[in-house]
Amino acid sequence: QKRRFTALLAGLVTSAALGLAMPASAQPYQDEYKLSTVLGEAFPWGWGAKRWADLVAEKTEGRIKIKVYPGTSLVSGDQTKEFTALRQGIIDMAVGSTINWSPQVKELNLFALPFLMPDHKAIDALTQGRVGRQMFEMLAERDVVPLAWGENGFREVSNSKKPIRTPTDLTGMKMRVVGSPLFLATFNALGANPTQMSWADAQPAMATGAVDGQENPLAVFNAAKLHTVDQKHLTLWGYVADPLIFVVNKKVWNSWTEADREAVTAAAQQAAKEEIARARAGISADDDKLLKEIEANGVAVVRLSDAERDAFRTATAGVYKEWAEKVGADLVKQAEEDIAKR
Ligand code: X2X
Repeated sequence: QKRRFTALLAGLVTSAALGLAMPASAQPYQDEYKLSTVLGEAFPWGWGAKRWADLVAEKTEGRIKIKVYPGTSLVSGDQTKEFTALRQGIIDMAVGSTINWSPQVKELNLFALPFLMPDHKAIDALTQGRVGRQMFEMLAERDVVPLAWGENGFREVSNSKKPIRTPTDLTGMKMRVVGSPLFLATFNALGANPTQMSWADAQPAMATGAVDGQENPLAVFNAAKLHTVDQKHLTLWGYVADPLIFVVNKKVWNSWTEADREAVTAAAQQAAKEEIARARAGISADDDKLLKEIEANGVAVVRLSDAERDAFRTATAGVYKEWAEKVGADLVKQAEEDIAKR
């Protein structure tokens, strides 16, 4: 009896010693990891987050379980605080928009320079090239591990008042904008009356008429049913697009085995690729299913001629110039070169 007790004690002491000897980096896995997004599963963005979570569960055989928190609920809906919470470890993972993180990472404002990117190929030239790599390096210096680029999309402008064809049509219009002060600058330059608010606040503001209009990708416009909050006029001007970034908090990342990190990376890349395809579906000349749906809901869609689009570009050229300095002249120059070569 006594012997057995001694053996048991020895065993306990040994395992305690082993426990102490574990390297600091080998933290135990959490039962569940919290993944933040703004939009839910009805949107390409939220769908992509869920897809990532599902693929991770599958590829790690359940070792890593992820729960998606849409509506940036982990930061009470304040999407401009998402990146800070991610750095602090309040959020473990995210699929986040460059707009929402740009208050903390000023280089991400690149994608919001008005009329920098003329088409999807231009977005790819940036995210899949040296500009995207540099941005990932910058993010890696800020306690996060970026794994893949996704897409929210080209942000088209809508309102409840009238068709927008020229900058003058925006005069005095109350516009909801999000995130970085660059959006305020752009809409001020166009003569509008912009106000910054979260996505959660934006929809009631449209419903009550507190604001006249907003800007968001067509997939968001449609899935959020913005025609039901009085958005009757929609202008396709493609002035900016926001990519999404699939990211993991660095401490969390360091707690995983090499094999699991590879699985999480592969899952992010696959989910991001599929998510981008969804974000781009139904809004092009050869596949305009989504646009047709929006029009069938009674929304009047304005398609601009090149000359009409140029008028908006000219009106915002000063903002572009001023913000190119803030983003970093070298980065903007590389972006312009890579877009020209696309
Ligand atoms: O708030 C928005 O407009 C949204 C959903 O597009 C973003 O989070 C950038």
